Amino acid sequence: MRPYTSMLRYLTAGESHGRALTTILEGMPAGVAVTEEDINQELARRQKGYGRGARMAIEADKVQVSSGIRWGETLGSPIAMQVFNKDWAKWEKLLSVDPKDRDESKRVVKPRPGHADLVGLLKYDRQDAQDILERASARETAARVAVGAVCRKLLEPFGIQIFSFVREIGTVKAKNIPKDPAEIISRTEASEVRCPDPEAEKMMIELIDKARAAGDSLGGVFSVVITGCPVGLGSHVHWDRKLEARLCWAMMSIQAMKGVEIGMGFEASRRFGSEVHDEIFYSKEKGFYRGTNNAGGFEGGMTTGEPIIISVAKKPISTLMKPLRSVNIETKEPFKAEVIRSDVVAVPAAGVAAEAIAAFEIALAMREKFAGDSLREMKDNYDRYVAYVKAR
Ligand code: EPS
Repeated sequence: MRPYTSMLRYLTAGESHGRALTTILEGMPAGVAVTEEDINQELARRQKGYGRGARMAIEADKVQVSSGIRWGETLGSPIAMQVFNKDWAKWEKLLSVDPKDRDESKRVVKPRPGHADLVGLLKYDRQDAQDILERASARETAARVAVGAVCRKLLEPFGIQIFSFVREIGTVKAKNIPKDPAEIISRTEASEVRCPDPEAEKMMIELIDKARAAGDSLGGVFSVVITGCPVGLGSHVHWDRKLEARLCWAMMSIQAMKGVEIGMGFEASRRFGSEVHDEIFYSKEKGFYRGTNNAGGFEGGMTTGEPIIISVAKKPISTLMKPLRSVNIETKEPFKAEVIRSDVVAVPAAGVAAEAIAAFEIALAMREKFAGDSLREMKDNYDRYVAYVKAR
């Protein structure tokens, strides 16, 4: 269970081709400056990325806020948001609420290996994989990006910044990653695959083209970086207060994620302790600081004040144009799995979704530590704490 869930929470609803994706974000303090345009900017970033399918040319995701924000500021009340699916016009009958629209001939009966299709059909006692795949779809992340966009606006006045970039697609690895965050961001935002290494970008695009031509798909690894967190978000005292663990859980909740590393990650397990742990220093200007950041911004499940670095592995998209073997759920005959419109790779978009999901987790941790009903009250609590830490 999540501690203090009531301090900041959200739900999402909506099917991939349904009328809309809906979300309610509850627990935002009053006085956070945010507009629909701020949210739309993030939604647009999620839609980009070389290797996505035809759907992204159909949609132009835009949010409609129906409560909780007035004249560009949060009110402290629940923020209700919807992103309408343009494609719904073509799916109105297939996904209709009305029993008169039932059409058994349209059933999806050949589950795709790797997707939620088969397990969902069995677990929920459904006869049509459409009932499962619509909700399992990563389109749901559009709702979470809207939530994250509001959370980012809460974090902004505290100087907390979140960005992501693609490290790997298939076997191609980025090697030349700049040290300066501003340079990583500018190179990433200009890159079609959101990779800051232009050499790797070229090879990634070649590999994506190759996969597309072969009717295949690809996965990859992206990193999310969070700078500006104060020391001491999260806690060492109990398992479900450890912010490091909560961030990993949140990352694994993104569709198709298969692994998470913090900082040096698995590599730390192969080295001597003296090569891994970040030595502690002190200066009048900086206070306590580390010379390195192999820990990726966490010790004891709490933020150290150094940048948080999370790397996440995404498996390849499970809808293949060259389908794998499957079984018809009715006849039990072997068949090739269902082929439906899909992406070849969605790692760049997943990175943007992960930024948003990280923004929510950090915003929740900030709400727990600094509370307050208004941003001003939260900021006062924050300033007092930061001054105390500085005086140590
Ligand atoms: C989408 C993510 C993918 C896309 C989807 C839109 O969903 P899934 O996780 O099910 O593969 O394929 O678009 C379609 C289903 C389609 O009609 O092309 C997203 O992130 O918006």
